[in-house]
Order: sequence, then C-alpha cells, then structure tokens
Amino acid sequence: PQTIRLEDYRPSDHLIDRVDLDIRLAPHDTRVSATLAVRPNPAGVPGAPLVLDGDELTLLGLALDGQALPADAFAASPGGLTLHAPPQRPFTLTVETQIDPTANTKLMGLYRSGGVYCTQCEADGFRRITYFLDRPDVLSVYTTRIEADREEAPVLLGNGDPGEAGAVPGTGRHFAVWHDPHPKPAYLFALVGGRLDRVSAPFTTMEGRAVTVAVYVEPGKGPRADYALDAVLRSMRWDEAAFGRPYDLAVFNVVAVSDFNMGAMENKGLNIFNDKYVLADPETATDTDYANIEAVIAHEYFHNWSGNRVTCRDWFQLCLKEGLTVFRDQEFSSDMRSRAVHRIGEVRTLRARQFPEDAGPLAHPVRPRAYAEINNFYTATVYEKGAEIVRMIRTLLGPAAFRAGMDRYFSENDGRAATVEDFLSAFAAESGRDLSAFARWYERPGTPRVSAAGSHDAQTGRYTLSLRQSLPGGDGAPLVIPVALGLVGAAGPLEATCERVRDGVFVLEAASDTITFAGVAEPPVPSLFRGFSAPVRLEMDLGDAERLTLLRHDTDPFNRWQAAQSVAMRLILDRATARAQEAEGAEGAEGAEEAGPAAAAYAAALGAFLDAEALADPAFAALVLGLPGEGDVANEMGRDVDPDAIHRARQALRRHLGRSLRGRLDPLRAALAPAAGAPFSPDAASAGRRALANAALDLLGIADPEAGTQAAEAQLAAATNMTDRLAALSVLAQIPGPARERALEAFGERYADEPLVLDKWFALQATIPEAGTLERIARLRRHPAFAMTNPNRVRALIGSFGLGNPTQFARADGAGFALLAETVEALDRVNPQIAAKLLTTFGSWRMLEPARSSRAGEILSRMQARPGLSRDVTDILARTLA
Ligand code: HT7
Ligand code: ZN
Repeated sequence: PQTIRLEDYRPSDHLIDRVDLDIRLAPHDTRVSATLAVRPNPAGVPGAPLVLDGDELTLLGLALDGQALPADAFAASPGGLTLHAPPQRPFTLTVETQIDPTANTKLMGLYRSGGVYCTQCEADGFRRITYFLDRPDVLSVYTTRIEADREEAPVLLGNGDPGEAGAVPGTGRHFAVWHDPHPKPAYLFALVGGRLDRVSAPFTTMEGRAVTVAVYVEPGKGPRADYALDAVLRSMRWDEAAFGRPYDLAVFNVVAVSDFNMGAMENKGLNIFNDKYVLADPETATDTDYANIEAVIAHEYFHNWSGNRVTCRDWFQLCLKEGLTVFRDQEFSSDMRSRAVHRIGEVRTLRARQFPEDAGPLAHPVRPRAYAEINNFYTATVYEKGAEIVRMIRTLLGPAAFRAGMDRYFSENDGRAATVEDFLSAFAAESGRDLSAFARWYERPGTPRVSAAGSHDAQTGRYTLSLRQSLPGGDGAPLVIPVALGLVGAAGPLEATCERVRDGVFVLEAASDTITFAGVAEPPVPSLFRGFSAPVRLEMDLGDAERLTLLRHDTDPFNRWQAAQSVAMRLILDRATARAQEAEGAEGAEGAEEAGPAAAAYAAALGAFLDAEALADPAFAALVLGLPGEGDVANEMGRDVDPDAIHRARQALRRHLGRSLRGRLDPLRAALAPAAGAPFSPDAASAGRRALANAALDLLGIADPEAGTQAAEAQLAAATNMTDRLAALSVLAQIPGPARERALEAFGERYADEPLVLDKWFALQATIPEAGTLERIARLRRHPAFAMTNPNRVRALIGSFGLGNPTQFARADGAGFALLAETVEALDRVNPQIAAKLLTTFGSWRMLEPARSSRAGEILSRMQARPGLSRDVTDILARTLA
C-alpha cells in the first residue's frame, strides 16, 4: 500500500466553503445529492485538477454551476472523481451518488445498525457517502436535508441546529433540515435516522445560551440513558469551570447504536456512541461500565473544543485532539471521583496497552511520520501517551501558565486546522519557556528508562541522587523529563531541601544529572515520579523493606500503590524465572509453594495496611491488594517470556496472599456490605466499597476454593447489581467444577436478551486460563448472540482471548495463535478495521520464548501469503513481521 508521509504535506489546491446535502435514505438504495461551493485555494497550485476522494461510490450525476459536465471533462470511479480543468474561480459542483447502507458491514460511511441509519466518517468515511476533499484541513459549513420513510425512521438527526421539517406529501416519507454554522472537516459530518427513544434535559451555558441536551436509544431503553444524560450535563458544566469552554449550539444530541467500530464519535452537535458507553442500569452495568460511560461521554463532549472548534491540519496531528482530549477526560473523571484512584487506573492502562505497543514492532511516535492506513493509528500511543505529554506540560509549567496556554491555543486556533507546533507555541508564549527540547516527546517512539541511585552521608546530612535517562534507538538527544519527587524516612516524610527541586519537581533535561538534598538526618527512601509524573520506566535498586516503607509512609498515594506493586512484581518475577529454569518439574506443585520470608513480609505489610486503612479508602485499598497482571510481568521480563511460568508464579503469590489474609477476608466483606435494602448508587465511594469486598472474595476463592465457591454462589444469588454478580461469577469461573458450569449456564440464560451483558459472559469465559477454553470459545462462536458483524461481540469473545488469556493465546502448540489468525482472516472480509485491531494482539510475539515465538511467526507469515487481504490487515501484518 501507498505510504503517506508528514513531510509531503501540502495544502489542498481547492477549498469547499459550503456543502448542501440532500440525503434520501432507503435500506439498499440511498441517494445523496451534494452541492459543493468550491474555490481555488490561494495556498494551492493554480490550475490544478480537482481530485475528490471516493470509496465504493456509484456516480449518478454531475453538474458544474447547474450544467451537466461532458464526459471528457472528468474521470470517475468508485474510488474517486477528478475534474481535469476546473474553473479558476468559485463554482458549484453538484454530485449525485448512490449507496447501499445495508451492505455496509465495514461500519464506515453510512450504514444501518439494528435498523437505525447512522454514519461514521472519521477518519475517511465521508468519501463513502459522496465524493469530497476528505481531509481535515478542508473546513465547510454544512446544511443537510435528510429524508426517510416516516415509519422506518421517525427520528431524523443531523449536525448543528434543527431547521425546517415536515412530510413529503403523498409518499409516507418525511424530512428534516439541519444547519451547522461552524465550519468543519468532513470527518465530523453525521446523520441518524431511525426509531429511537429520547431522554432530554435543558442546560444554560455560562454565556446564557439555552441548550437542549438529548440522548437517543433503542426503543424501551430510555431509563438506561439517564446516567449518560447526567454525565453530559456534568461535562458541560465542568468544561466551563475547568477550561472556560462553553457549548455553542442550541442542541446537543447523543445517539447510541449497537454496531460501532470504536467507543464513540464526536460529530459536531451529534455524537454517535457505541451503546456500551451509553446504556446503564444496576441490573446490567458494572461500576466499571458506569465509570467508562462517564469518561467516554465527557471525552466526546470535550472534543467540541479540542478537535471540532480547533481541528487537526492532517492525520499526523491526531494526538493534538486525541491526546489532549484524553487528558481532559481524565481530569474530569479525577474531579468526579478519587484523583489518586483514577491516576492509578490511568497508569495501569498505559502500562498494559501503551508500554507493550512502544516496546514491540508496532511502536510509533505520538506524532507518526508515515502511515499506510490511518485507521491503524488510533492507538494507545496516540491517545494515552499523547495525554501524558499534555500532563507533563502542566507539570512543567504549573497550573496557571498551563491554563493560560490552553486559553491561548483555543483562541488563536478557533476555526482552524492546527498542528502540534501551534499547540506548543501557545504554551511557550504564555510561559516564556523554550519547549523545543520538550517537543522530542512527540517524535520519539519507545518508553524511556530512567535509572536512579542515591547515597546518604550521615555526617553532612546530605543525600545525593543521580538520575540517568536512556531511550533505546534514540538519537541521543535527551528528553525533558519532569520528576516529581520527595524523600521518606522510617517514620514518615522528610523535610529536605534541594534548590533544583521546585514545587516538588526536578526537571531532568540532560542525559544524566545529580542533585543533592540538605537536611537529611537519616538514610531516606526516595519517592520518585510521584503521581507517575512522566511515562518512563524507573529502574532503582530499592529493597523490599524500603518499598514497604513507601507503602506505609509516602504522602503520594500513587507511589504507595507503586511500592506494593514493585514488591509483588519482584516476587513474581523471581518465582517465574526460577520456575522457567527448573523446567517442567514444578508443574502444578501447589504443595511446594512455601512462601519464603519476602512473600511473608509482603503479605504482612498488606495485612497491616488493611487493618489501618481499608475502610477509610476502600477503592484505594482494593488497588493495593491487586497484583500486577500477567501481561505486566511479561512486559517487565521483555524477552524469553513463558506465560505458563508467569501464570503459575502469580497464582502462587495470590494464593499465599489469600491464605495470609484469610482471617481478615470475611470480616472485611461483612464490614463493606451495604445495609439491607439500601438503594444502589454508582457513585465512586459505593463502587470503591464493592471493589474492595470483591477483591476480598477473589482472594478467598484462591485461598480456600471451597469457602470461595460457597461465598461466590451466595453472592451470585443475593446480588442486587451487576458488579457483585459478575465478580462472583468471575471467582467461580476460576474454579473448575460443576458449580462453575452451573453458574455460567444460568447467567447465560438469564441475560439471553441482553447483548451487552452477554459480552461480559463471553469475555469471562474466553479468559479462563485452561486448555479447555479453546473448545469453549468454539462453542460460544456458535451461540445465537455471537455475530462477526458486531464489533462488541468479536472484541468480547476473541479480543478478550487475545489480550486477556496469555497462557491459552500463546499456547506452546500454537492453537491459540491459530484461533486468532483464523478469526482475523474471516473478519477481514466483513470489517477490515476490526480485523486489523484484533491482529494487533500479536504485537508482543517476539517477546515470547523461542518455541512460542516461532509458532506465532509461522502463523503470521502464512497469513501474509494469503491473497486479497485488506489494506488494514496488510499494514499491521507487514509492521508486525518487520
Ligand atoms: N475520534 C473518534 C475516533 C473514531 C474512529 C476512528 C476510526 C474508525 C472509527 C472511529 N470511531 C471513532 C473517537 C474518539 O477518540 O473520540
Ligand atoms: Zn477522541
């Protein structure tokens, strides 16, 4: 496939100021009439042909200034339309196309989901509706007339504000006109037509504008949209308070559809959502679902400024809107919930998704320099590492200069298609700082390592800390790394001074540097990268006792959690590598799991922590109790990974922890249980109590499977909400036997008509770390609710297997790889974007021990030899195998 490069960017030769669309919806034969007000771009090449993008379009008519064009004046194909010699003045072009929304299983452009017409135009879906300059730096004012059968689609929605609407006499059809006064790129275009229920609420902006906010869902599901509606209202108020950004239209509509390639889409005034991120009630949604809905609603709403009012010049600047908007939604969620708990969650996601991406063959800079298929660049690196870069800017500049820089960025670029340079220059102007070295964060792939070493001089009371940064494959120029830090003593935080530390932050700008603290009376434990102040890997030779001092006494909750994680990580790694060396002999030897003093000290520290703090902050306590995931351990190893050895080692530590804490688990669960008859609330405090109670149940399940089974069965029977029900089912799913099979079957029957709940059921079963899981998946693929055409189902059953079941996905016999590969090949014919995403589960294949990695390599190479693969899959395959 053709490679598109950042360095080749040049402005469009033409601009389109206005777009008038007339879209007549019909299941197989939708007609689109587009009238485009075109003019030559003064910044383009004079006399250039007009080259419009298209994708699978059928051209029915073409006129210039109302006159049909002679056949030799243009060339048209399903993939594009070229006017050889367009006028050198403004003109109108009217294009008629025909499309089939029902046949559109790629879910890009105009398609039908559960009988509802909807669109997805980012990144390049608008060209599947009509021929267009489908690039983000061509901004137009859109007026859209939508027409449909009134029975089939009583609700007709478009971008902007509603205008004229009414019947088309004598046809059973009706129409609605929508006008969006804000110029926008085509990727923000949207329409919806269908039978939908609506919940709504009024909102008045800080400027006094009256707005009607509405959420549209499948008929009968209105009550499940209340939480999402409330989340919109809270997002609107928060963006005013935190960033001074008001809403700018009379309506803000959100529509939930069941077939959607990603989470949601920020189309101007008409956000379209995967229904997973809208629908919630206690019976069907977990606390995680509620939190995700709040976050995704906020994210899409915040795009109204960071993405829509200020858009991207080209797709290389994707992080400009996505990284910034993730940062904004993370801040919102932190304000709505516990900041410390949320930060830990953000970092867990970053380490689980972005770090492996950055360490493998799909690594790329936050601002990539080249792509073959842009849809493959909606990645954890662009989104999550992009957000970390914004957070580092705030840490470096401080909150006041950061806010001033954001204000300047929005006002200088309002209505423009901007670049990363525009973003940085706003902060440079407000702070007076040169950010050119900092800009390297956008250009460098890979996770930097920072190694630290300290020494204490008891006589002078000085503590010297040396820091060294490295980035494998980098050009040597150092990154600018904010290191939030402090010193902790045996009995609590130490008051020490260092003139190079301002507001608790030292900025590491050189390859290595040394700083000295004065007034340090005792040997301190350094607490580095507090709050995870930079997306790096920290290497420091701290002992377990020092780490457990941080768990007890650090003032920074993130590093308290990190301390417990680091101790657990070392214990698992030691055991996993010892086991791998011992080879097969240790298999299943549960009796041989004598813990050793280090594991005992770890468990004792967690016990003391629980006694002192569990009930004061249950959400935080639940996180401290959690061990690093098997994927985290694999990433830490980096090479020769044997997932079975990691699994056994982690299970052994879990079991040891559970047995050590056994006496505390039942009282803890009892203390956290809600009062009888108390109503369910999804708020963070209630969710935190459920999280800790369920962490205790999980430990009970591994420490004492019999008692765990009984407790889980009782919880499953008595639960009043999906969080507790699913947690109980998850515990049972880990314990082979009839109780598990009974519970799974009953759950499947109970929720047979609830696809979003069945997704949890599919995912749970796909992640059972047992050899029989492959057979189970084969059975579930034949389940009536499973469909290759629905991305949520595929992600739940197959994606969860690839991402969440390392021992079975990376089975030594290659059967797990084969299952993934077969699914990717079949899916590629239906929905290449989702097929390519699924294929990225192979991203860490080179980290595996030689036998497993050669199996994976063979399977990938075999797939590469198949003819007819999509560009999406071809691109991921080529990069994965490179
Ligand atoms: N900006 C949105 C991206 C998106 C998307 C991209 C490719 C294919 C389908 C898609 N659906 C949504 C989502 C967001 O980050 O807000
Ligand atoms: Zn986004």
